This record gives sequence, C-alpha cells and structure tokens, in this order.
Amino acid sequence: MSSPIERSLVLLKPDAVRRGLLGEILGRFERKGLVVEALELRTMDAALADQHYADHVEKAFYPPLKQFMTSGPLVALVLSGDEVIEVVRAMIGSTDGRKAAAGTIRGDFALSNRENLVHASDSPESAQRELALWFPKL
Ligand code: FUP
Repeated sequence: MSSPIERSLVLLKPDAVRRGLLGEILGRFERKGLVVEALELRTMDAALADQHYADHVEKAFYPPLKQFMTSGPLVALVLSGDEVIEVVRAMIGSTDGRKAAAGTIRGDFALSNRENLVHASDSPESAQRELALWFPKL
C-alpha cells in the first residue's frame, strides 16, 4: 500500500516579494517536481504571526521577526510531493543566509538570519499545524 502524498506549508516572505524573487523561488520548487496545491498572496497580521511562531514568541528575536513578517504581503503555498517536507528543507538551506550552503535558496539569495526569504514546515507535525492555520479549508 502506498502512503499518502505529503504536504508542506511554505511561505515566500515579505523580502522575497519586495526583492522580486517569487518567480526564482517558485521556479525552483516547480523544476524539482513539487506540485503547487494552493497559493495565496496575503499579509500576516499580528495574531497569525503569534500563532505561526508559537514556539518563538518568548524569544528575544521575536519582536523584530514579527515586525518583518507583518511588514508587507507574502505568498503562502501548499506544496506536495514525495517526502516534500524534507526535500523543501534541504532546498531552502539553514536559517542564517550567511551560513546556508551555496545552491540552496537562502545560501544563494539571503545574507541575514531574519530576512531569509522562505519558511517551510520542518516536520510532519508542524506541517499539520501550519496547514490548518493557513489553509483550514484544504
Ligand atoms: P527555520 O526553521 O530555518 O525557518 O528557523 P527557525 O524555526 O529556527 O526560526 C524561524 C525564523 O525566526 C527564521 F526563519 C528567522 C527567525 N530567526 C531570527 O530572526 N533570529 C534568530 O536568531 C533565529 C531565527
């Protein structure tokens, strides 16, 4: 019996929109063979930021992160494919763009630990939580 196709919640953050990198980033996911199941341009409000980053709200870096994430429109995506969660995490690279490997999205285009272009679910549990938060009808 085959297991169901996995899904990941991916955000192309406000810096990706402002810098005109949506096509570049989305194109990488498409060329990899991942499927866009949903796509929406929207602006995160304070309440959604606090829910999305529930694990981080008490951290010192959270206030400027919240300011950045609510600073303008972002693109919310649902991607699907074989082992999509792990595949997308490998494609985006480590959190700090200055340290992320060349060839990854953050490694190629980001130079910041905060404005790092992309969010992607990091486990099946966070994918389930984040998909329910961003695309409750899906
Ligand atoms: P990641 O899963 O790679 O997006 O990274 P984390 O879940 O650890 O952090 C979530 C977001 O918080 C990062 F994308 C950027 C931001 N962040 C900071 O602004 N400063 C930090 O020191 C760590 C993370």
